[in-house]
Amino acid sequence: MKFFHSCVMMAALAAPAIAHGASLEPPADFDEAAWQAEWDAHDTDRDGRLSREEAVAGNPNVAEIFDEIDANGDGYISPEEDKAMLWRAQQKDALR
Ligand SMILES: [Ca+2]
Ligand SMILES: [Ca+2]
Repeated sequence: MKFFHSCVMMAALAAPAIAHGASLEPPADFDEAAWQAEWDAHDTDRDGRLSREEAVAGNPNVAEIFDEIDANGDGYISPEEDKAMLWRAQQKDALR
């Protein structure tokens, strides 16, 4: 059973890197209001999704990882994709 348990743990740790677009639980300290404010600031045409132009205008570094954030490859970052990226990043930080 101990072996099984450690395998599950390994899978859980590896999942954020390989499970693209999987729904993740928000971190306990996730600030929805702060996220929403930032999202609204970036979603300048208010269509509820971030185009590549909007995302890069908000943060030039996004240009390099846009395709990674856009998990379903439709060319836009949805709120879910944005949060999933944030949560993955926070989980990576938590593992340090
Ligand atoms: Ca938009
Ligand atoms: Ca997308």
